[in-house]
Amino acid sequence: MLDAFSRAVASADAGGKFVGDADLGSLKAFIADGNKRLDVVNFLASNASCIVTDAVAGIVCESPGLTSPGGGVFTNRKMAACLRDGEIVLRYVTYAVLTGDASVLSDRCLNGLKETYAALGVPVGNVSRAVSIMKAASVAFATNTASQRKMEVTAQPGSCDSLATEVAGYFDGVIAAIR
Ligand SMILES: CCC1=C(C)/C(=C/C2=NC(=C\c3[nH]c(/C=C4\NC(=O)[C@H](C)[C@H]4CC)c(C)c3CCC(=O)O)/C(CCC(=O)O)=C2C)NC1=O
Repeated sequence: MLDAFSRAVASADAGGKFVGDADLGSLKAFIADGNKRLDVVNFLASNASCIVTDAVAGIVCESPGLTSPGGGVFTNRKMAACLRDGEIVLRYVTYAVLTGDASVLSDRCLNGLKETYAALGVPVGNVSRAVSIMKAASVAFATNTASQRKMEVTAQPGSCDSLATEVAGYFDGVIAAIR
């Protein structure tokens, strides 16, 4: 964050100039973008259990075999592991949104996950579906269009659309990594 400010100072100083309008304008845009990120991270984090449980309930409704003997979330232990995985994925997505960078998500969450799931027989098609439900919910939070959970914000409708696209991209990356 301070890098952007330091860079403006260094380049102004290199030319012996005051920090000019153009520099200040781009720093203002940088801060406005950062505020949007903080709001989106806050929306997602404060609705995390709703987002995760809704996604897992969704896959169970769509695929009742998941809770039958031999199913992916049959037994409380597996259901707990599944809910926990959903929460882990969402948490790492919020890290990516905060930094505008997917590397923490890739390195610490997704790296080796496909192999882990294959070794344990976790059904990745169902995981992908749960992730895509979390994606839809998260995009709705990012655009503040979640019908039951609107937040008070000063941002104009549509002003977080590109950030919402970025959020969607992180979930797509999760699905691509486990397929
Ligand atoms: C730091 C990042 C991190 C990740 C990503 C992670 C994932 C992760 N999920 C696991 C298991 C699991 N994950 C699931 C998830 C599901 N099963 C389903 O049918 C659903 C479709 C889905 C939920 C959406 C289940 C059921 C298990 C337990 C599988 C088993 O033990 O048989 C395991 C094996 C160890 C364990 O059971 O705890 C790991 C390592 N752990 C980590 O520390």
